[in-house]
Amino acid sequence: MSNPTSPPATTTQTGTPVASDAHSLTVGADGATVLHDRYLVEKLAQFNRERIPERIVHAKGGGAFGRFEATHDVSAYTRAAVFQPGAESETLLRFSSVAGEQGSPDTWRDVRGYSLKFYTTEGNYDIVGNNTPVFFIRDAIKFPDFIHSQKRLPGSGLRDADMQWDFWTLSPESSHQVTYLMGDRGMPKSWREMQGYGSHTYQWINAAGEKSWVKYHFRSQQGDLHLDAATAEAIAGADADFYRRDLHEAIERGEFPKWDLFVQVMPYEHAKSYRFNPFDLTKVWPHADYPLMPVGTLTLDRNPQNFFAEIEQAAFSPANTVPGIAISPDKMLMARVFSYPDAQRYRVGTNYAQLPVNAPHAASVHNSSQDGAARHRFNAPTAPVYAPNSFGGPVADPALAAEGGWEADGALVRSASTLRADDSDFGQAGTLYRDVFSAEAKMRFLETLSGQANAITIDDIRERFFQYWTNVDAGLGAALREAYAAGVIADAPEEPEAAEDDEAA
Ligand code: HDE
Repeated sequence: MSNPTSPPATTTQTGTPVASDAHSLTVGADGATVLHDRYLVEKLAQFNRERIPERIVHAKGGGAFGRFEATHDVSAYTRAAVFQPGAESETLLRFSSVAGEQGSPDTWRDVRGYSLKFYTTEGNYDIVGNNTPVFFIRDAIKFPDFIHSQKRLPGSGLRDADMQWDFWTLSPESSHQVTYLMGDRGMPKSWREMQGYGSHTYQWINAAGEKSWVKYHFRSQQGDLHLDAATAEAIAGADADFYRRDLHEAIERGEFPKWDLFVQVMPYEHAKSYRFNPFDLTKVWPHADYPLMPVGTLTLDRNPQNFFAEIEQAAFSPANTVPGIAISPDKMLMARVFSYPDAQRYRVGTNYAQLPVNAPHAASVHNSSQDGAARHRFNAPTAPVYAPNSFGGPVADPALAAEGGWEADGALVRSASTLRADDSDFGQAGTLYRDVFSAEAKMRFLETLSGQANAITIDDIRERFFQYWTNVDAGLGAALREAYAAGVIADAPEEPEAAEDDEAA
């Protein structure tokens, strides 16, 4: 912190010098405080309004600014300026936990958020993902219920294993993500040492208008490391802000964390006949079918100057796409396009996109939006705000927008997606456990799940818990059941050691 020798004089919010930093205006030194002490009233009122609603999910987090450099040529697949070879864009990356509140310990077991904003020359592009490539559910209509089951009981205000496992075991599509969560990915060593994923399938459009489907993978140059449960628990008690501090201090030391971005590219036509639904967010695409292609490197090299202004008020959204990039027909993703700007209008305010952290830095804004609370940017006074107009107002250009899309037809229904040959709720979870987790990772996983079995208090839910894991892998289910009956922590069944990777199919 700086210590200037001649500090400026204190003023009110409107710039008038004030008489005291320490004494309210009173009737005599020992008398009543008067209401017309405008600075006292302003100071207390302003203080009462310092907090905005925390994010309903991903409330606890931290982040830093940096840059993304496109190092490889993927122009055959996308025309987006940000991914053209040699392009460099300013970025903001926010990491977070999902279920805990603002003050919750960083090292509680959870999925971690990985929200990236690219300030591109074609507008801001956001990839709002996690440190896992899949998610718990595949239809957004279940999201508030899922989150309620992970948060706190309405009566006691406590988190509760019974309701978590009740929801998961009644939602078998969750098994792949729950396998990640209960494995090492649920306990990263730091935000710097974890992977990031766009998770959903997105669409890329090239200069000729040809479309492909893509999945984003950010691989940490620091490694993909985890904490063991005992260490994480000790840290949770000793330093609730462990990850936030680690990131801040590393950047202050000049140790800039880096991630290499890769994409899996699926030709547009393959999606129609692929062996499982490629838009299902509970599944990964096997690397054998769609290998990772390098795109560029992300470096974080600048801490925020003000945590509230630049991180708390940061608004990320899957709706923020740029020309050459679009969403896909993933039911979760389509709903997220509505949900994030809605959350931000409520949480930050109507004009949240005008805040410096959310406004474009390398592009400009032209449209007929006006007014609303806390508006501070406006069009030239001579420009009427409607379209079309004959006074030189902005005109939409579809060629510049390069919007994506897909063919769709059918009656309005409420239904699960059409099942394909290899669509299953438990298949990829079983592969992740059997073929991707190392022998040691399996041991830690079983230990965590044994602890969960003991935390469940309702027999019916515990029985469903054993059945759920039996569906993932019969040996796993049997080991958990046996260990619970014997009152011990389960041992991993003998398995050959496998290299750890995120590929399961
Ligand atoms: Fe989010 N999510 N989410 N989510 N999410 C929010 O947005 C939501 C989902 C993710 O650093 C909220 O501005 C719905 C998947 C991250 O600021 C909210 C659905 C993935 C962050 C919201 C999902 C995520 C959020 C809370 C089901 C990973 C932190 C306030 C369709 C692929 C963003 C806000 C940040 C935040 C809704 C599912 C990741 C409420 C409805 C899938 C990293 O709008």
